[in-house]
Amino acid sequence: MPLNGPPDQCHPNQFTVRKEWGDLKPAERKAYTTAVVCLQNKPSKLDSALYNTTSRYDDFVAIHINGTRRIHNDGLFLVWHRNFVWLYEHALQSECGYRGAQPYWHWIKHAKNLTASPLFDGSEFSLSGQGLPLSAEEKAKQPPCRVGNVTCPTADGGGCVTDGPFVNYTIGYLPSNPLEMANPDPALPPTAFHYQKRCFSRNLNQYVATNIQTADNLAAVENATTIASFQALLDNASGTGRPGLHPFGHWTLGPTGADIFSSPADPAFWLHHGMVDKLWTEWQAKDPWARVYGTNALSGPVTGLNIPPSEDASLGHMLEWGPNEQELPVGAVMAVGRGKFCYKYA
Ligand SMILES: [Cu+2]
Repeated sequence: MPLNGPPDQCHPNQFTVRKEWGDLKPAERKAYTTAVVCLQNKPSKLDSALYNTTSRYDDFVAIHINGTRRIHNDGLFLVWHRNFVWLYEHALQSECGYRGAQPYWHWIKHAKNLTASPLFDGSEFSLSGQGLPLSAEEKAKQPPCRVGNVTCPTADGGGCVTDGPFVNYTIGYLPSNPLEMANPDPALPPTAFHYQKRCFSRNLNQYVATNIQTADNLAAVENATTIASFQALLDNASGTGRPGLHPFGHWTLGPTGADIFSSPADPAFWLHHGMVDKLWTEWQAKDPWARVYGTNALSGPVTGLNIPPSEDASLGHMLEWGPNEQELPVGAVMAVGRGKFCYKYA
């Protein structure tokens, strides 16, 4: 527990409602992506000499890259990303005039046909669609679709996105080496912030959606009884006998959205992590004290894959989200419905 105890509960009339993308009206979807495009066109607030940021949107990608080795495959993953999504939602609202709440992407609802879904149908009310097909030669150079020892075929897009709201959006951080997470040296690779402006590419992977984004895999996560098994089922391709919905959700987006360092470069990242947060919020609500502040709240070390070996995550452990954001103890951001997290999921 942080020294001054849990944050105050939100007043009932303070709540905003985070809705599923497909449940938003077209105009609400458009309002959201318009605010995202606004962030993509605002100047960075980070030191661009350090991070090579070219926009306010890049700031979020850079902060994620910077934290990658401390916020994945460990006991801080869920809690760090909860506030990361909130900070982004807050930036859309306070810097780009967005009046709605952060939407989420219910993986199972749209798994049947990604490119026909309201998320990715390429219309102006979507998050843009599939990337252009690649030549056989380019396709062979795509990073393999793989999490742990579970592999998936490369899909048929992968090139530039040419429709929808993000048609003019460009990305910059170079692809990372997936083995970097397990590098015994926890320092960021010297190339972590290397930047080369290029088109935003996507490779929507229907194989992953069909075979992994299943109601059965979701129910297994929801029915986990310990935070250790909840995290393992959600996040870990090995050991549970089930592929993880979180990492494979990244792979439904292709290499841009699956790069563990720079994945926020795909704007669908925020809806994907909205779903992760929704699942965790609902899971916590089944046993609110134990799963928020008690014995079933946290599991795992404070370094990714425990490299270097570290203590277990605790409520007093301090978290940071880049130089412009307040550092907070884990215990300050554990509960939805308290403090600044006055939102609920519909
Ligand atoms: Cu992440």
